[in-house]
Amino acid sequence: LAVESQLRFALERSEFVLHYQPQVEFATGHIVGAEALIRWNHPSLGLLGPGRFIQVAEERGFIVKLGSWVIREACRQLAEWRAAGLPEISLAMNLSALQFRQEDLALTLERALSANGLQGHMIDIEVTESVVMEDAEATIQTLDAIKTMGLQLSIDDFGTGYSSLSYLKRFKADKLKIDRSFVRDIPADPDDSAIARAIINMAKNLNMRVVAEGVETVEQWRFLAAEGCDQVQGYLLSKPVPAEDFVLLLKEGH
Ligand code: G
Ligand code: G
Ligand code: NA
Ligand code: MN
Repeated sequence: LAVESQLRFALERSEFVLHYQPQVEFATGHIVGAEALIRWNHPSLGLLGPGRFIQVAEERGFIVKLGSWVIREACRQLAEWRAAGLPEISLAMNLSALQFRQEDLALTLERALSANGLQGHMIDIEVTESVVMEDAEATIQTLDAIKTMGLQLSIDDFGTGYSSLSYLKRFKADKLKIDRSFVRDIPADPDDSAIARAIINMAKNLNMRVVAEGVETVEQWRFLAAEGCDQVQGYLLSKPVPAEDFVLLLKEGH
């Protein structure tokens, strides 16, 4: 059976899992957040990354259902960690542009928050530039509703889309995430170093927090810290890991 046709059954059989990657504050070295990243525990193919099925789910009209599961599961997990008295963090989740065209995305989020006793500021919604660029009425309304509920909004993969910067003025995001393609070759590459520095300065001037993705080396860490980047995410700290391993990272304190 092709992977496409197994998607629906996979949800019923609880084959999807979320892995979590820590987000660390440069200033303190503490874990302040986690990004939830979906995986499919496939019965015969093993653990599949989102590259194998997210686009398929979007094409098959399945992404809203799958995305709603991600929202509920991420909120359930965050509430469990809070109830266990673990250090308080915010949880970031990735939403597809298609989920924003759905009129009840805000309602899905609101229900997941209240069902788990969470407040809006504890959740961080990651979207790509294409989402905030969209002019569709449903998308604009949903983005407004999300902000009204107090959720945080992050622009993911910043700098990789074909977007104009005007949306930054039109729509106030809380965070910019520097795409890892700009992080990979710093500090050796002067162009990438200049781009990373420019993104950090722009974000600060617009009162946004800035997160560097894909940080793998101590040299990258030092450069970004010196330039005033707020948070870091990357293999240097940890890969995305299952919930039970993430708990160990949280307890280590960081
Ligand atoms: O670690 P990784 O291979 O998990 O993630 C690859 C890509 O998949 C990332 O660009 C990320 O935005 C996307 N992704 C991960 N989890 C989700 C999810 O729950 N929903 C959506 N729509 N995309 C996701
Ligand atoms: O949503 P986004 O496209 O930003 O998803 C993050 C992706 O980057 C995931 O696939 C995650 O596994 C991956 N990732 C996270 N940290 C690192 C890193 O340090 N190096 C590399 N190469 N990939 C990373
Ligand atoms: Na992301
Ligand atoms: Mn990204």
